[in-house]
Amino acid sequence: MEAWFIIVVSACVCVIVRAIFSLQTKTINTPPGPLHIPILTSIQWLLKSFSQREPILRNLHAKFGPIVTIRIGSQPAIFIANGTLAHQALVQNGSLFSDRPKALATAKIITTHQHNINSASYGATWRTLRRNLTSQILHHSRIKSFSGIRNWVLHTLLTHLKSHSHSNNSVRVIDHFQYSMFCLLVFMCFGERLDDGKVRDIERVQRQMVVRLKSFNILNFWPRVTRVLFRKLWEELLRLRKEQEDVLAPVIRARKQKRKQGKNEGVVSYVDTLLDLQWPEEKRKLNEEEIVTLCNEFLNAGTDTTSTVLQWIMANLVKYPHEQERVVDEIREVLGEREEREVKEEELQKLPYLKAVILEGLRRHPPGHFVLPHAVSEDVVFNDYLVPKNGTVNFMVAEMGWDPKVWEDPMAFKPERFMNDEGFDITGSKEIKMMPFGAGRRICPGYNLALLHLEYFVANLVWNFEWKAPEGGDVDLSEKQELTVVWEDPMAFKPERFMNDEGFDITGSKEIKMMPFGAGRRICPGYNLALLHLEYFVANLVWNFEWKAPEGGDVDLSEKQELTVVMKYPLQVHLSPRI
Ligand code: HEM
Ligand SMILES: *[C@@H]1O[C@H](CO)[C@@H](O)[C@H](O)[C@H]1NC(C)=O
Ligand SMILES: *[C@@H]1O[C@H](CO)[C@@H](O)[C@H](O)[C@H]1NC(C)=O
Ligand SMILES: *[C@@H]1O[C@H](CO)[C@@H](O)[C@H](O)[C@H]1NC(C)=O
Ligand SMILES: *[C@@H]1O[C@H](CO)[C@@H](O)[C@H](O)[C@H]1NC(C)=O
Ligand SMILES: CC(=O)N[C@H]1CO[C@H](CO)[C@@H](O)[C@@H]1O
Repeated sequence: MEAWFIIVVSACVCVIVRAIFSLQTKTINTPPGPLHIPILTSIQWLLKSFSQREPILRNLHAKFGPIVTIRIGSQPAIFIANGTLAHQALVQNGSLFSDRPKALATAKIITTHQHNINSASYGATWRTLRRNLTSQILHHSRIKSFSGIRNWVLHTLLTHLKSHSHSNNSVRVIDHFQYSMFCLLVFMCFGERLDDGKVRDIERVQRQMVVRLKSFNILNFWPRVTRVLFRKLWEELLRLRKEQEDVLAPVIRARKQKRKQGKNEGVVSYVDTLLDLQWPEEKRKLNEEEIVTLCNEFLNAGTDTTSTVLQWIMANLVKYPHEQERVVDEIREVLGEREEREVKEEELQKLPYLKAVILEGLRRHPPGHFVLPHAVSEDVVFNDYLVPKNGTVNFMVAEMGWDPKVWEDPMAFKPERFMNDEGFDITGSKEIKMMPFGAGRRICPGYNLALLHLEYFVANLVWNFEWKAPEGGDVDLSEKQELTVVWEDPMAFKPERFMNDEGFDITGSKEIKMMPFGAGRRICPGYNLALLHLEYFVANLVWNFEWKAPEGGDVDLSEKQELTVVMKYPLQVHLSPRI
């Protein structure tokens, strides 16, 4: 046979085979989604926060079905809005869907290169960290050993609320809730009661990182370029991280010292277990930065999530007083003749209606409307669609809890719905009807602890006080994505609030009520100059012009934030002690 003939035939075969293969790969597309115009739509999505994406995604799901793809940056981002499919992915195919996307530039700093549980890839590092957390600190016998601290934190909270309820008609509760949950986790983390100043210090460095996180996002695009372009921002990120290390490392070192001297008072803390831990592959102990990162994760994961849900639940109990009375009646029955104003942890088991209230709170107001982004460990064909390894997969947590096909009258607060089937399975191992904690291998490892905290605090809060809206007020259950603040009517622009106490101390040397310039040794050295510039220019600008919105327009002062979905109008209540 002629050589040229063989060459031509094999070339043809090659072309045909390639065509067939490319046809095959073409038939498997990523899930449907809106028209993608390269660069333009990517940037549009990038500029939107999670809360802005949610209603758009809801519309896309109505149009395209329960799986959709959008393109954020160059990556396909797949969103699943249906419990059946979430179960198929996270539970039935858990080994495929439990990876995390590669950490972006800023996340690498915060997680010391993905060395914590939530950001670690699905592999040995993740398994070691997660297993050690769940089998040690979050094991139910260990959780029980912390009951003393829960009791102490509860009584501190009740005392604070009592003194506020005497002097004020209206109490803003979220800050108290947040601080209480934070104290619980600080104790579990370090194994001792730190003094109030130290706890506030840790809270401050944690919060400032969380609050600033979103502004650092820009550094994740073309990191090499933006790091130079936004050098100040990059330096701020490094500085905040350094501040966290400066505050947490001494506490970790002190604990290490104490353990050496055998003075750990029989308490095993999270830091203790981390000091004993070894990386499975590198066969070395964790270094200090890695322990700081893991403490960060532990403290952040359990504070705002739990206190946000606690606030939502109490708000609903104020809005629906008969639900509150029903919880109180149930407690009264269990406590019987006992006079004391305390519901003990062992007694929570006998309070099914209380548990139903907590579950209903988590269904109706999950603090995160999405889980953390997942990734697949290899390209996967899922329900005839391609889920590529280089994309992300997320789940519409709130949508699932509000699905009218699954829940009757889904937007109503009706704890009774959980009273039929005795043990509702919050982990979704058989089927997913809601997933406030996620599901499958990446399910929140703290869900048991979180449920205990919620049950214990809700029970004792309604047992000790009658919760009512302040005189003439009502509870507004609107949502807002945000973190929280320390002021009365904090979102209003009310300069009068600074007219009472003559010299407001912007340096926060006595107490920090706000810290736009930071505080302490690293306080912005330019704050006096900045204040002078602002005062001089504002005074002269309003003296020279009358400032108005353009004809027919208005000024929109909205802000955006992510993380937890909090009450738009923080719960203000009137508390009357029940005795
Ligand atoms: C009401 C309270 C809480 C809620 C609603 C909640 C919810 C969640 C959710 C939705 C995830 C992501 C799951 C996923 O990506 O699929 C998560 C992950 C996580 N949570 Fe929680 N959480 C709460 C409290 C806590 C507490 C108290 C702790 C620990 C003390 C904790 C520790 C973690 C950790 C370490 C992860 C990462 C798990 C992993 O990636 O393997 N959480 N949580
Ligand atoms: C989820 O979607 C699938 C396929 O579209 C459908 O068969 C199923 O009924 C849906 N499940 C829920 C809980 O909506
Ligand atoms: C609460 O009471 C204190 C004094 O006990 C008072 O200074 C403060 O303004 C009150 N706050 C509110 C929100 O009413
Ligand atoms: C996931 O699990 C289901 C049921 O076990 C199976 O039918 C399916 O092929 C698995 N794989 C994917 C990628 O969905
Ligand atoms: C992602 O992976 C898919 C399939 O493996 C591939 O076709 C696509 O080009 C990849 N995209 C990027 C941005 O790497
Ligand atoms: C209780 C537990 O799971 N401990 C594990 C912690 O991690 C190390 C590996 O560094 C394991 O050897 C332990 O068994």
